[in-house]
Amino acid sequence: MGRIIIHVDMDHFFTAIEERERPEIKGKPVVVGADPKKGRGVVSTCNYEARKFGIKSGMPILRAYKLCPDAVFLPVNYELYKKVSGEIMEILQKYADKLERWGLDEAFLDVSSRVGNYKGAESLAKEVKKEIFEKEKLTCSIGIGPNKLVAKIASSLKKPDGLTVVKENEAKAFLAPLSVRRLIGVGRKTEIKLKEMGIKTIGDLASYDPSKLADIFGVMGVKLYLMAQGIDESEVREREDRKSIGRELTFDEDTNDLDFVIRILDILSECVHKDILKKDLSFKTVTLKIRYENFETHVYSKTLPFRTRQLEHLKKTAKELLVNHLRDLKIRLVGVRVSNLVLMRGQRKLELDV
Ligand code: TTP
Ligand code: MG
Repeated sequence: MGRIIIHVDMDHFFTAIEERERPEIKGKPVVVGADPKKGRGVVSTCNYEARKFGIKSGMPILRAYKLCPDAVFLPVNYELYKKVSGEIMEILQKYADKLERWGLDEAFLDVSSRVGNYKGAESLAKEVKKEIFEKEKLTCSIGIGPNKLVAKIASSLKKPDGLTVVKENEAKAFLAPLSVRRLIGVGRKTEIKLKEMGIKTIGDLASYDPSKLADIFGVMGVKLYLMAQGIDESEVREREDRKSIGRELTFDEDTNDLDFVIRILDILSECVHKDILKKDLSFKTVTLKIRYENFETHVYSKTLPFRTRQLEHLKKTAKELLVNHLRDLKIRLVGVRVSNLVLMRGQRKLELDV
């Protein structure tokens, strides 16, 4: 049997939390975002009552105010939402073989090894909803499918408090009537281009000549064609909680011996690399820290175009950053740090070899 993936998306997340914290505003249109009195900034989100007035995420706050001056306008309490998000992710973690957080209020769960079939996945999803509601007094919408693409679209179809199951053999027909805009990577420009080619729905895309799509959109064209067939092999990727791993060293004496500094940097890179392997991580970003004799401190970063865990990539990038930015002062401290980390467990071997 193939995989079974669940996508969870909390309903009107920021405003739902605000309603929970202030029962007196429940039932009224609620908007979280910038202060309309200040006149600038945008809507972060709004509840479903406010959406009836045409208010949407990302809209200028003044426009929202004009659409519904009587709505309750609240500032963004990011710390609170982050805390609640952490609690929800902890609940979800228990139900998943692998959990991929997606922003504050969404997550993918790979449940393939825990449930035998879609019926089992549906019961699991109901348990998830029940536990989140009991513990957090919040609702979510859930999509279940053979991959992330289908699960994510499924979760968005019945909101709020929805549950949509799409089995592998139903995926193509499920996607067919929906707008191409729902596919990841199809923004307004691609949508217009596809429309000019007579492609409006995912079904139109699925029956289009794939070689023509490849000619026009390149690699993306092939991807679009596959997605339209309901095919998406991307894995549920667990992200490391730790944001970065690094080491630094202050010299006994300030130095301008570049060879010596590079040797130390290599040793620091080796220590960081050992940590990466121990924790089974890969990285994309390397940051060099350098402090001069006058205590002036600089950090320089480079993000690689690929994910890696190879020592050579780390050493080379750190060295490059040092040489490119070095100033004519003695050095007091150097440090190297990697970030953009991803847990490699369960990821395909291929990726380890880049
Ligand atoms: P979404 O899941 O897109 O929206 P939502 O949870 O508010 O509503 P829905 O029921 O349709 O899922 O985004 C999650 C949170 O991210 C949202 O509550 C606020 C924040 N957000 C912004 O701050 N700006 C934005 O433009 C969007 C789209 C979301
Ligand atoms: Mg949401």
